[in-house]
Amino acid sequence: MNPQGEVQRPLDLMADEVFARSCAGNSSVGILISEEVEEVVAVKAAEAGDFVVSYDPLDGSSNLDVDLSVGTIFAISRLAEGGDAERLPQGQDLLCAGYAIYGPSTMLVLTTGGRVDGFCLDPETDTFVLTHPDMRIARETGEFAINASRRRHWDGVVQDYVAQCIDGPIGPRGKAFNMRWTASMVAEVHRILIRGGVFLYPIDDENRTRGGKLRLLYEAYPMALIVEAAGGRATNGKTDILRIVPDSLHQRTSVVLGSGAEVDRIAAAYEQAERSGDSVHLRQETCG
Ligand code: AHM
Ligand code: MG
Repeated sequence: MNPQGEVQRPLDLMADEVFARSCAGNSSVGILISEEVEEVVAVKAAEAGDFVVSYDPLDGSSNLDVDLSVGTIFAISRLAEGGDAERLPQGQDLLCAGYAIYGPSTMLVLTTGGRVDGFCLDPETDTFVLTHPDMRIARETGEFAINASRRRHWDGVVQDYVAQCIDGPIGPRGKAFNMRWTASMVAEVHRILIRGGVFLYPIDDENRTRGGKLRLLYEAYPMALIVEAAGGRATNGKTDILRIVPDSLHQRTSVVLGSGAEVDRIAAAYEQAERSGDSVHLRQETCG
C-alpha cells in the first residue's frame, strides 16, 4: 500500500526507484516528494536554491495490466533562502512542470511557465526531439472527460454540466459533445493539449472525506502549470489550482482543467450555486 492506502504495483515501485535514483545523481536536487513515499526524502543536506522535485512516478497504473497509456508527472521548485526543508512547495513556487507519456510513442511535455513544448523520444539516438513546439489548448471544445460511473456521487453542478453535454444539440448547449475516459490523467491532459477538451475529477459524496481523488503536489499542480502555460485553465471549481495552499504532503483536491470556455462555465456554475445557496457541496480544500 502507498501512503494513500492504495495498492502499489511492482512497476509503481520500480518507477519510483528509477526516478529517485536519476534525481539523486543531480547535485542540484535536494528534496524529493513522491506519491509512493510517505515522507519528504532529503537527497542531501538541503541548501537554499536546491531543487525540490515532486512526482508521481507512474500515473494511471490501473492501466498497466490492460496495456494502455501511463505516464510520469513532475513539478520542480526551489528551496527558498533560509528555507525550511519541510515547507511544502506551493503552486506559485513552481519553476517547471512536465510529464512523460508512454504511449504508441514516448513523449516528454515540458513547461517552465512561458509555453509548453512536446518532445518525442527517438529510440535510434535515445534523444528527445522537439516535435510539438508551443502546444496550445483550444479555448472552445466539444469533448469532456469524467468517470461517469461516479455519477450518483456527484454534486448538482457536475450533474447538470454533464447532463447538458450529453443532451447535445437538443439541450441548452445546442451542440454535440464527445466523451472520453482513460483513467490515466497523463493521457487525458495529453489529449487535451493536442485537440482540446475538459477533464473533471471532482470532489463528490464518496471521496469528500479524503478531499477528492487526485493529489495536489504531484498531479494537480504540475498539470495546472502545463495547462495554464498552454492557454487553458485549471481550478478546483472555486480556486485556481495553483493558488491552493497545501497543508499536507499527500493532500488531494478536486480538479477541473482544460479548454478555457468549458472550465469558465463550470467555475461560474459553482459560483452561482454558492451564491444561491443551492445544496451543492463546495468544500474543496481539505484532508491529507
Ligand atoms: P494513480 O496515481 O494511482 O494512477 O491515480 C490517479 C489516476 C489518474 O491518472 C486518473 O485520472 C484517475 O486516477 C482515474 O481514477 P478512476 O479509477 O476513479 O477512474
Ligand atoms: Mg497518479
